[in-house]
Parts: sequence; C-alpha cells; structure tokens
Amino acid sequence: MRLQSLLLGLLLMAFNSGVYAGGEKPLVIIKDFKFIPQEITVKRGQVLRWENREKRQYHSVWFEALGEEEPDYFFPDESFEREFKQAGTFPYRCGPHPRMTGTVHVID
Ligand SMILES: [Cu+2]
Repeated sequence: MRLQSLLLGLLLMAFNSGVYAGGEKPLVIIKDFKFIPQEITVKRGQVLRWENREKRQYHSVWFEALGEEEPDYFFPDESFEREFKQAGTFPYRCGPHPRMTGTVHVID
C-alpha cells in the first residue's frame, strides 16, 4: 500500500498535474452538485479548502472511507477546510448527495 502511494506520487509528479506549491492554497469549488476539480493533488501538510458556490444548496465533504464521521453541512458562501498529514489517495463524497464524489491525492 505504501509502495502504491509512492508510485502514484511519482506518476503524478511526472505528469506535473497541477500540484500546489507551498504558498498557494489548494481549492475545490462546489457548484452544480460537483466538486471542481473532481481530483486534486496536494502536498503532505497542506490545507485544502472547499468553497460552496451554489445559489442555495448545502453540501458536506465526507471522508467516509477513512471511517470519519460526516462533518456539518456548509452553505453557499461558506467553506470547509481539512489538513492532509499523510500521503495517499483519499476518496470523499458529499453526505446528502452520494453521487457527488471527489478524490484528494496527497504526495510528499
Ligand atoms: Cu452535496
């Protein structure tokens, strides 16, 4: 599993797929019941931010596969932040809308 994460990290670096540098704050926009981008790559230790830009719909960002409890919903013009302390691939979903899914790749 650890080797897989490492290989995935190297692969992502090789493709240079928009990894956020130290000073930038990685951001996922929520609009029209979608996480945009659906997949994002951050560096270990970075804080990722989700901003709800719907007109009136609330959402949540739930790392269900990690066994975490569903966090509170957040509403338009509100945001949610989460720090990623471990490298790996972390799928998540919206609690009330199971078809809304995203993935965070965390690399060293
Ligand atoms: Cu939702």
